[in-house]
Amino acid sequence: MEKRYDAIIVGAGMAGIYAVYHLRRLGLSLRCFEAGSSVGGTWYWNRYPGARVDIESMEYSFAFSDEIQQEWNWSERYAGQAELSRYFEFVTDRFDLRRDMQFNTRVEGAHYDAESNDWLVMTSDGARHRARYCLMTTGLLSAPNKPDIKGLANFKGAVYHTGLWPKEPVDFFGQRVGVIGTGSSAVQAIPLIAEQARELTVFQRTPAYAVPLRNHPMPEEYQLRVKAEYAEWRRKERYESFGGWVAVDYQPVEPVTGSALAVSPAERMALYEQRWRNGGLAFYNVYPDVYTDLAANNTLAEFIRGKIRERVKDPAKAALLTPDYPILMKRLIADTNYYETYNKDHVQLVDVSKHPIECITETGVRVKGAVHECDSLVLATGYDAMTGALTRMDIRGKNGETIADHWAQGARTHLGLLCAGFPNLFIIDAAGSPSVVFQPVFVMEEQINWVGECIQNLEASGHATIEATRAAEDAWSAECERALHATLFPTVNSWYVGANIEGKSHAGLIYLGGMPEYRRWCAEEAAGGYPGCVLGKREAIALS
Ligand code: N01
Repeated sequence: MEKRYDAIIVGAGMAGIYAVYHLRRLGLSLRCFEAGSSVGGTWYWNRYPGARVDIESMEYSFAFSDEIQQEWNWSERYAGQAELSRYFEFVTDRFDLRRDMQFNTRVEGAHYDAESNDWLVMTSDGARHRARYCLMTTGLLSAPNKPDIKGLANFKGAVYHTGLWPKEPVDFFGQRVGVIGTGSSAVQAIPLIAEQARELTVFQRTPAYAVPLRNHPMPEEYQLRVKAEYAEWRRKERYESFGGWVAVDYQPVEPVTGSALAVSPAERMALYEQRWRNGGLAFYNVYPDVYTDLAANNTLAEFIRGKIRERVKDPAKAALLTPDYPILMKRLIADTNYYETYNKDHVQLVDVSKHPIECITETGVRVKGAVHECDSLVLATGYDAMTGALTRMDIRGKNGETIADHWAQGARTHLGLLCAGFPNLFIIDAAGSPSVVFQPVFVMEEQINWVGECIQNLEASGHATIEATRAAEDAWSAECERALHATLFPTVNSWYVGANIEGKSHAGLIYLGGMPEYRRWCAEEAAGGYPGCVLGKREAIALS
């Protein structure tokens, strides 16, 4: 029998948790389906060695509840995966959210039924469910990208993807391990795998920019101080920061203004050295023209390149590990002993930039005719970001069009929230949203608040449906494009611009116009009575 709810929520990561909390408070009946056996999303699946947040724990956490902020104590400056999982479990249980959640249940499809104006949601247990509203809290980096490398299926050893890591600890002790990829996941995992492996071979296509994380136990005095001042920290993070976080040297800092090229080299170096000593992602908050001007960007890139050369002893390895493209245009990585790991004799670096991996054999990875023997392989090859979680599901709108078809030439959305032809389908922290450059916690809290208000407005005004117009989608795509091309982001191949997935368009994937602008667009849309949308009347629907 089909069960009917007011809203179905897909995914119980941080956005799913907040969606259940918020929509339940609005009085909606709910069901949240989650493929994993518990909550946490990214922090549930990414159990690879070294998985850890790189925005300070005090800031990378839910802001919607001061009870949670006061009750939870973080043990490290940057929490690891296990602690983050415990945190999400704590929040879920604290508000008794599990009773609206169903685990070990993957949503395989969602079809809009134009007769009833319901979403018909099909789950992996063979059941069908109905709901008026469907929220896709499926995550921006949750559809693992398994590279199409010839022979992968023939490999006789174990193969792991960082984003689908087993629950049981993996023991690489005494093994020859190959790691493919050098993005954030690999950079976190490599130093720890190297501690166990007999031999570690890293296959690098593009070198990363990594800076020290400088993690350590949480200073108790700092935790108490932030808790006492949380309201003010959150205000600054949300409204006065560059990326949704503000701590540098344990104090909230203002965004830097002015050009990197307008100050003396000594002044610039002093700022960069301070960011370096602080650790983590503090480099995102430097002169704003590093995002838009190649010469300004190069001042920072050259500073970090110099640090890489200092950290790697072998000049040949250092040269291979030093990027030559603009910094911050691929995600900056915060590392713990990454470059130092290459100073170990049992760690080899294989450059596959000009000569790609030819194939995987039964016993290893072949590059330029030579097989690098491995007992286990780690695919740290990233995600079909922003869109993959949705395009891999069978989502069909009112005319039967799939979301994959709708997005075939680019991710068409209105404000990263709604799509034309998909009434009452809300997408969160995904295509067309600013979540890649602003704390995703804040983006999703604000998007879900917007959705809650939208649902209340629909109900109050006697409307049953809302969907974006094609014109609004065109306008948002154009705005995303304008903001993207005002930066250096399109000059570098990254998942931000879809370059890691063959044939994927960059259009509409990310919004780089900044959170204040994004907030203004969303507020105007709601205040103006949803001019970018078509609203369906309840009576009209009943008659049709
Ligand atoms: O994935 P990636 P990730 N042959 O796409 C390489 C977040 N995150 O999982 O650069 C050889 O960054 C690919 O090479 P190239 C964070 O936002 C955060 O590491 O495409 N190599 C690249 O080196 C991050 O940006 C944390 O040339 C191949 C790597 O695989 C995002 O998640 C931790 C290949 C993929 O890097 C994704 O990070 C982890 C092939 N066929 C993740 N195919 C925190 O610290 C791909 N590659 C919070």
